[in-house]
Amino acid sequence: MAVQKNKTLGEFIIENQSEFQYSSGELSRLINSIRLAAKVVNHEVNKAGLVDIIGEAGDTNIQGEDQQKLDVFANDAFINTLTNREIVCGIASEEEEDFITIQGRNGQNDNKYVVLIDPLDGSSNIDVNVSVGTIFSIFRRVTPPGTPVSLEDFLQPGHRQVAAGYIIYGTSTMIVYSTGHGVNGFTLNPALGTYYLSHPNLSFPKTGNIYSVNEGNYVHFPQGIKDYIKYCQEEEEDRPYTSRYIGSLVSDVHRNMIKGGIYIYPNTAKDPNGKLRLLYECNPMAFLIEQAGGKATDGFRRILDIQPTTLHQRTPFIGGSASMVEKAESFMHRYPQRD
Ligand code: P6P
Repeated sequence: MAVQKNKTLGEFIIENQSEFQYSSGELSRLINSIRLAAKVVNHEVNKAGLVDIIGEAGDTNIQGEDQQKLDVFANDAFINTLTNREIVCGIASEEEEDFITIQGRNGQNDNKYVVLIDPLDGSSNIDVNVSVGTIFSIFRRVTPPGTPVSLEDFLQPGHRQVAAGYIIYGTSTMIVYSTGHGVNGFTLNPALGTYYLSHPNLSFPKTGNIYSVNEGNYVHFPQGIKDYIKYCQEEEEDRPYTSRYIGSLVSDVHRNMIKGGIYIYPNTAKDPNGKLRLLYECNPMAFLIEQAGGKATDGFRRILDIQPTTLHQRTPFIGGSASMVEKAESFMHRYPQRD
């Protein structure tokens, strides 16, 4: 097997940790622990297709172990990995009603970071063998180290993230993340269990011809989004655009970041505040999109400027190539902003 010439994720972290303005050692250990948990989840996700061998969630598998739902498994894998390494003082997860407080060995909360995570986004796609992802967001705590972590440490506006990223469990498994100095993608070589730098300095093409939205909800969309979708479909200039919607946020944004495009999940009748979660889906994806030169908005406000009020709050989300997002916003601004 040829030795890979690409840099490994471990080498990249060490080479770039001086860029990180805070305590670089801890962030490196934090990214490393996410890397490890991603390998554990990847192994489980990749064998999910063998359901009749490993059993449905809730069954006991041939080893007599309880078969966990994959999103519960992923949640446990990331929480256990982060807890055991004493790097964070708290974790919020889509799978957990409240945030989890993590105390250090001496019972103190000396660690400086909190992590917010969607452990397995799009997990309903697993049964149909479609890519899914893990999304993570990292903040520096705002309450004093040594005191128990509190809700305000998690309810920070997205522009204060110190790092964010996703793992995509697709035709290959990749980690894509940023610490505020651009976006880099690493692909797992499963034979070696090593991630290699495969997509250095990912950048959103300024424009594109792909729009990603669940048009089944069209009748419930705000008029501005309806107008924008019709704009995408007109026979004009570089249009009609191509419609591509996987139904997995990480997969749709990842493809658009490479090819150019826009992802839209607006408010609908079923989800009047949008479906996507602000803290552990939209904030990290918006951080990455902006770091790659794109834009992310709720139609009126920059996602990263929204002041959160609750852990699991939802928001409308429009993210992707800057000129496409600006065009969509121009349609939204023709109509009064909903309260
Ligand atoms: P719909 C998956 O459940 C998810 O949170 C995102 O990953 C995805 O883009 C969206 O919801 C799909 O939602 O309503 O179009 O099926």
